[in-house]
Amino acid sequence: MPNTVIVTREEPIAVVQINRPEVRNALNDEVMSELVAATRRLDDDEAIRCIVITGDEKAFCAGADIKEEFVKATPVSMLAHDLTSQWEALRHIRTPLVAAVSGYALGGGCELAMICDVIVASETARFGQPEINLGIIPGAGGTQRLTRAVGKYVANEIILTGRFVSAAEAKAIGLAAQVYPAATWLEDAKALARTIAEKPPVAARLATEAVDLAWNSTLDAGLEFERKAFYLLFATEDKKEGVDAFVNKRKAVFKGK
Ligand code: DAK
Repeated sequence: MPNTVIVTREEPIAVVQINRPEVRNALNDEVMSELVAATRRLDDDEAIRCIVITGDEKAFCAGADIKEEFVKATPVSMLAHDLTSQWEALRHIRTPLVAAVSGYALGGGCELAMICDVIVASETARFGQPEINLGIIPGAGGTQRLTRAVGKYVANEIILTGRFVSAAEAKAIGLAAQVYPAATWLEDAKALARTIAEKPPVAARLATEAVDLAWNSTLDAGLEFERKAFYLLFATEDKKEGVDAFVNKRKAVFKGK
């Protein structure tokens, strides 16, 4: 059976690579199931502290497989199929997810990147929500997450024209955190993941949860969560380790306890 998702463990990080290069890594049922299964397994694995999701040089992911998924689809078939639960499962992965984008990240590909906690890009990256050209609109969070990331007016311009956004522009508008050279993008993304993986994992998980709440709740609710999470972290061994390392001028070694 073809492996549409390849997992490489490089503890304390793992790389999850979409592997359908012949269709620019378009998403079908098999890819989505494998992505969910792989990230869930890694999420339960204490040795893995950051997960990189990527594609290949030409494409992170060109979105839903239009030929397999959309040609015969009807509202009833899509409702029956429950596409959303797989995307929700990815959204609830607690280990920090880094999207490493080279080439196209279009439609569901851009939406997949935006489900991650950090997006980094090769200088070759091209983001976009071109669904309008198919007579539809983004359906896996694009209208919501892109708007929260870049604001209403830029999001509408991108969604209504279906145009591609370069890596440099993605960084300028707040979609990509970093742009790396084409020759080193994946190594650079893995280096970022290793930096994140060195941090105390409980704090990292609570940090991304708190940041997500800034999108998903009121300021009061977000501040309340942040305050409780902040206090909670004072009960961890990693807080003792971090503070002790600072006081004694040594490098902290965090255990996730
Ligand atoms: N689906 C199927 N095949 C695709 C594909 C796609 N999205 N993208 C590329 N391919 C295939 C091409 O058909 C071609 O196949 P052959 O002709 O060789 O058989 C091969 O990949 C190479 O593509 P090109 O020859 O076009 O290569 P180029 O480098 O010239 O262009 C491209 C690459 C990515 C710019 C272009 O292929 C393109 O525009 N692709 C379509 C991109 C697109 O429109 N994506 C948005 C799809 S809609 C939801 C969940 C998800 C979604 C919605 C709801 N729920 C949970 C409710 C997602 C929706 C979408 O993503």
